[in-house]
Amino acid sequence: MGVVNVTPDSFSDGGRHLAADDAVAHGRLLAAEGAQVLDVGGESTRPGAQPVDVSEELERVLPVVERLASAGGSPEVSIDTTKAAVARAALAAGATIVNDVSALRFDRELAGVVADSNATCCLMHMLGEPRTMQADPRYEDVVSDVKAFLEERLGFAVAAGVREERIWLDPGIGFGKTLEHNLALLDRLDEIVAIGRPVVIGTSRKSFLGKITGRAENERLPGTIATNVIALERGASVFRVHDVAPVREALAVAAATVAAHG
Ligand code: HH2
Repeated sequence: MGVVNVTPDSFSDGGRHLAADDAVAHGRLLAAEGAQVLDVGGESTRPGAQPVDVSEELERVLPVVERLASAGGSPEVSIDTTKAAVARAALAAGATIVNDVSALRFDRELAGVVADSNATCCLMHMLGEPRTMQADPRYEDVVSDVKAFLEERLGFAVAAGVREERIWLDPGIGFGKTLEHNLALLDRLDEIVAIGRPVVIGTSRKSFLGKITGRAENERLPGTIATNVIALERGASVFRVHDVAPVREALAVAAATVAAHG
């Protein structure tokens, strides 16, 4: 899964068009590198990020989803949103996956939108909300707590009419977690995989990698590769990354090695 962010610095028309053109070009590049999913997002979920309103988010992502989905379903387009209105419009424009970092908690209409569309839905764990999630996160046992949360959200989604075979789960690396929490979730990812749904993992360029290596955000590819290889070995199925080509190559070697051991 390749990351396609659409977050224009300028709010003028020119800025918006340029941002959309850039995002589409970037999505096509990631597709050429072998991405099977393009995850289009118009609202940053970084720690401390401020929310974006629906009309602004729609204007950012919709033209990009339309153009990337016009490739005919390969790669699939995923919409990274917590909002029902954005998901509904993106699905109508050709997206087939809804990636909701709130796991259907922030917008009570989103579960119905997903159920009606037959889309795939990624449910991610986050402690609280982006504005406050990194303020002293605490767990009894992070892996058991995240697992219980994901099981509860899976039950909620199924009760709302989403088909279980359409649901992916994600422990939400960096979303209300310390370095130790992130490392425990990666090392014990098999416990999340044991729930029985495909597991998505998003470590790409995240700050916990910088805490270990001292590297800036654009220098975290080695750490990104290391953590994705570990996630693959522990049973993850979907790898959300900015650098598709090098991670794919590393995962191909890792997968061949794991398979060779039976
Ligand atoms: N991480 C980010 C956004 N969306 N979705 C899933 N399922 N899993 C993740 O780990 C995940 C996600 C991080 O977003 P942000 O920090 O805004 O930056 P970027 O989108 O460039 O990764």
